[in-house]
Amino acid sequence: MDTTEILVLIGGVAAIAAVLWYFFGERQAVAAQVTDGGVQEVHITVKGGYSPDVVRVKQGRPVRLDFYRDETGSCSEQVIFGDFGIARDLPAFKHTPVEFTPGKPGEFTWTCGMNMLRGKLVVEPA
Ligand SMILES: [Cu+2]
Repeated sequence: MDTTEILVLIGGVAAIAAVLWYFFGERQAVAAQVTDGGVQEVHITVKGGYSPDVVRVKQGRPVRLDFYRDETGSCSEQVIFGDFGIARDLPAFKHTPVEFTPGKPGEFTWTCGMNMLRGKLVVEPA
């Protein structure tokens, strides 16, 4: 093998690893910061996905997820928390707070309006 072939091989292996990580990798969970008012707050950037896309909060205390949509692509124009009966439009380049109080522990998925982009809310028992 010459250098080019080796580089192509390395590139291919890296690409496969990236795909596997994307679909199966363990995501870094971000814990909410508690404000003076006792609200569990997390800022989430929306750009081709949610960042962070795993958020950890405590049960029974108010949560504010502050979505900042940093794009105009129509995929992310809505965010849906099905388990909480919440659907919100996210205007481009604006902050949109989504507020609720999780009543029970568990893992709850949120998605875009098309069910393509996903994030996960991990509610820990009080
Ligand atoms: Cu979408």
